[in-house]
Amino acid sequence: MGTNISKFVNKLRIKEDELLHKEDLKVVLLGKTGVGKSASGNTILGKGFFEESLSSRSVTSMCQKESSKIGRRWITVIDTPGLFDTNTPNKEITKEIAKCITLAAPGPHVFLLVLTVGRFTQEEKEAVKMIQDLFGEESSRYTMVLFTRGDDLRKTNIEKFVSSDRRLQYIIDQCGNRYHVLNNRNPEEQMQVTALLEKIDSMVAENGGSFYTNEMFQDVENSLKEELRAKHEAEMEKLKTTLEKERQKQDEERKKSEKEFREREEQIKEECKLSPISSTLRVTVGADRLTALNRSAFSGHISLTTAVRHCFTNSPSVNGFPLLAISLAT
Ligand SMILES: Nc1nc2c(ncn2[C@@H]2O[C@H](COP(=O)(O)OP(=O)(O)OP(=O)(O)O)[C@@H](O)[C@H]2O)c(=O)[nH]1
Ligand SMILES: [Mg+2]
Repeated sequence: MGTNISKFVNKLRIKEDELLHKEDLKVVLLGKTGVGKSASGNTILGKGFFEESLSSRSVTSMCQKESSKIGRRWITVIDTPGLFDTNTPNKEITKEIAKCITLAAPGPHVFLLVLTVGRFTQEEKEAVKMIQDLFGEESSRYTMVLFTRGDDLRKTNIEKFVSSDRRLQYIIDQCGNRYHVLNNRNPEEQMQVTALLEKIDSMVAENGGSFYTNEMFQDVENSLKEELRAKHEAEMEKLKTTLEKERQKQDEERKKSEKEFREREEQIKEECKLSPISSTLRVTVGADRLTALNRSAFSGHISLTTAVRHCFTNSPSVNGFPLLAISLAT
């Protein structure tokens, strides 16, 4: 009976401990697919919570939150899907990654930007940029680079590896020069996790114990929306200017051809005046002239009303030239 009560009290204490310290430290893992985010989450929490795989396809497709008591406090890790999965567009993946903010409410203390000890390619660079864009400039205060595959370092060390690549150094600089390396092949080596947590703690202390908040995320979302709106407006303005220019060009072309028709009309009137025939004038014109005259007579653009009453097409031809009969007003 006594042992049952003490077991129950013990359980209650554990529950109380869990509830009191659940908020101790919240970590979000971010990065390209296959870099070892899930494996790192398992190493940090000391348990195989997250599915990890060698497969080229993305394994983690949704955010997952797990907690473990390490030493005297609770650590919560939020694993996220990896960018550049060949089967899912990055836009969809970033949408899912963004959910980590809600899962980490009131907010994560640290974003671990996961990279491997290996070649730093253009894709890696773009993945980092996408994450930075998603969480905004403010997030750099809460970000640390976490290298995996520490076992690949062999005779070199992480400092030498980092200093060998200027692009890597640049990214680490953007994260307040914070980085750490894990060997997930050796998760039993607790010292590597202790050292990581110490680095995170000093960053949290530098930030006055604060975390990345939902408001900061909303600010990034709003400024992105504003940027998109401004871009859309600029595009519409450009389109309007192009259409206006096109309209002006057509207007000028129309005026020019009207002028040409009017001049032609005047010329014909002059020709008619010079002719000795009083009521009917027979002229032989080329096919181009005929077309022009017919068009002018029927289109209504040019008025021949006082001088020319009718313009007949299909006139007989003389020596291969079509005959145009014009009846003059009397
Ligand atoms: N040798 C070695 N392999 C590692 C290390 N970390 C991760 N891996 C291996 O890398 C592969 C991918 O690891 P995951 O943790 O599944 O990678 P992920 O970033 O979660 O991948 P997604 O969920 O697809 O985004 C697995 O086979 C891991 O065992 C490490 O430190 N050393
Ligand atoms: Mg994963």
